[in-house]
Amino acid sequence: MEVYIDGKFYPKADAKISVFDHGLLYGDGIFEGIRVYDGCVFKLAEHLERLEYSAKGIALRLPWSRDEIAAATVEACRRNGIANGYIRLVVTRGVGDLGLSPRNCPAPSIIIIADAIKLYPEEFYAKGMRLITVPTRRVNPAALPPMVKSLNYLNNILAKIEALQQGFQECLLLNDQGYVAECSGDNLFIVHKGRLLTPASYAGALVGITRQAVLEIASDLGIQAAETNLTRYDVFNADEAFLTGSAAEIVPVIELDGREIGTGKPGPVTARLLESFRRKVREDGVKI
Ligand code: PXG
Repeated sequence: MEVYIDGKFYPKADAKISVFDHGLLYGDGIFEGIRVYDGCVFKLAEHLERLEYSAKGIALRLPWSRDEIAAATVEACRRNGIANGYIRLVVTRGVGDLGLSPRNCPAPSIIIIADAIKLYPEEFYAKGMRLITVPTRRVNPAALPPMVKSLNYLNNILAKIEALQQGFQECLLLNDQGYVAECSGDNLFIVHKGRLLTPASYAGALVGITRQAVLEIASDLGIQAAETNLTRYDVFNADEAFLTGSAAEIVPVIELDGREIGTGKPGPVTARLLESFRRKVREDGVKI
């Protein structure tokens, strides 16, 4: 494997950054997780736009054009023979002194890893997943905008630990007002009386690329969709629920906090969306 760092490719064993990089010292940086399907990078422009928005959110000036980053991303896939896989694109604040100030970091670094992806077991898609709500709340947008895909993932990791301690693979995080935010690494949707509902980003949700793709598919299929505040009660009483993410794609959710959702089996709207999504990922994308 060869990893791209700041304009060059390095063998995996030599792909290293400084211990003085503020990405490591303070979690000061941003990233993207991007899927590759059948030799095409899925929604590359959307991921790079989100990266630019994240950069603006943390006052980091990207010294590379979107085209340069896109070319390096595609090249990373080509060099590593990745036709189906996963790209981790990381931008760090760069090397600086000890001390919080980014002013001591003259240049950000960019890292692009193209690798195989560990897929969730097919059973999750066929039978659905059970979720619990965890005590850790999603970080308040006034503290760290959840729209920023930052290298500071401790909020999500604490939630994940709490889920795993209870024997669950994924969990639901509420925001500090008690409304549904998202899962530890995925967005949440419910279906209620034929309508698709999902929390807005200001409720604590990342503006997920898969979430956007699902909203587009819903519009194509004539399924009504809205961003709205949701409570646990709304999820308990949904007809269907599912989570979305680049790694997860669309995973049916059949239970929350011991309450069966709908029939307790993956529902028909979720199945339609998943089928369309799997078709779309093979049609859209930037060719490697
Ligand atoms: N919320 C959070 C907090 C995320 O980290 C999503 C929602 C879904 O967004 P996308 O753009 O992927 O639809 C994410 C993304 C991994 C992995 O390796 C995690 C994500 C994406 C890809 C891989 O765990 N999370």
